[in-house]
Amino acid sequence: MTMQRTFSIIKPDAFAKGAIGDILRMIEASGLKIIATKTLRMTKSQAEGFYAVHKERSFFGELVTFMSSGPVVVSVLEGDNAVLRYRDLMGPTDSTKAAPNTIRGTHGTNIERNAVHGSDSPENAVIEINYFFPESELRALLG
Ligand code: 3AN
Repeated sequence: MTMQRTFSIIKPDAFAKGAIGDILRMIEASGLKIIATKTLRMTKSQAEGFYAVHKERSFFGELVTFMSSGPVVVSVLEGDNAVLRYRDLMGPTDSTKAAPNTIRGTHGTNIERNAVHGSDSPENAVIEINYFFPESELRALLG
């Protein structure tokens, strides 16, 4: 058993189309536990900071605009091997290539409007969780 936490964002496209409930249901049905969740709207600078690793990429400006265009649901997921399991459940970055039983295959539209984000490593999961859930907030919530 490798008990892990990972970080999830239900993106503005999925929020706008009314897919939050179904995505959270898919996460729970997969056996991953949602241990914290909240709704927020990212400022541009919050989105820029979150995606700083992509700042040299051609799509960075569009990505920041999209991610700050409406409300999102950020969550901390926990389970055995959670990082990889959630990546599998999401499907590939390009929603048009995602299998129908994945979140992106069900709710994504294309490579940008792809419904969800999930951490790509346990190290990044810690950084991303801390970015949206300060340690004091998680401690107050989880004890
Ligand atoms: P993933 O979210 O699958 O880890 P990353 O980290 O490569 O994918 O990309 C981060 C986000 O940037 C993606 N979720 C997607 O919204 C956006 N993105 C990635 N590649 C492209 C692209 N070629 N054109 C537009 N947006 C992209």
